[in-house]
Amino acid sequence: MKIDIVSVFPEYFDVMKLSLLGKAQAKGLLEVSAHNLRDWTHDVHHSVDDTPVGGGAGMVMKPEVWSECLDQLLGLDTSAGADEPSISQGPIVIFPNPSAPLFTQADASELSGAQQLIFGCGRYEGYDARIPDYYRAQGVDVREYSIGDYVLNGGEVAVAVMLEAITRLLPGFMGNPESIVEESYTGSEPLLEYRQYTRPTSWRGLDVPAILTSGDHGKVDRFRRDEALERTSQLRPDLVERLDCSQLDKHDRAK
Ligand code: 6GU
Repeated sequence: MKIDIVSVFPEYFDVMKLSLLGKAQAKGLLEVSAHNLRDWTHDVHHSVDDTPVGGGAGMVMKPEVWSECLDQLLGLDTSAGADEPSISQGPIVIFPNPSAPLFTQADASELSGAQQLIFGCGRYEGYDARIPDYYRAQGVDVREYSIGDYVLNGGEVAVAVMLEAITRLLPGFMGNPESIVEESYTGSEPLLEYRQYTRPTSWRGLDVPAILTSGDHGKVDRFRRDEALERTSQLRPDLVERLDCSQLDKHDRAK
């Protein structure tokens, strides 16, 4: 998977060389390039923003700078002599935006199948709304996502979050692929995960639930499933509402 990130703070993404993401790059599973949006400016001040049309506080990122950048990264070179602009590899462009639909595990899972992702980090009060409109009209798959109901200063942190959620699903990324099968939000049932314990089974007066040391795998599975349902309905009733009831077994439905 090829990943391009455009930001006025590309150094923010230096951390992508660390940890599992760094290892995945060393293994050749993915290639991350962070670009400075100001490289596509032509004025002495390298300005990327302007005041909002219609008035209001803050600054809005200019469409021309983004289009020069995205045309190049998408291979949509419109300059003289460029023939057959091609987007055949199907890169997906993603703009973090606090006023967009929530980014979910299902989105991470879908995007982990893409060959190329281009993330455009907005700063300040956002970016000119015509930028995603224009590229959609060109046939580009453009997504806008929020990562939660709170406000960040810019898209960089949101991109780091989405990138980690997506890339850990790449085949060969995780040492133990099973660890991504059982965890919260995976599959058709987005339940919170059951609580986990390790040894010692008795610690500072607190005991691990006895069923987990019984050796009865059927009972252990049932216990964990009940706990997942119980915790989800208590802590995230919004997730229970989205549950597909046909996925619940007889025992679940009795609860
Ligand atoms: Cl994607 N961007 C910004 N600036 N703030 C956010 C966000 C994104 N998601 C939640 N808050």
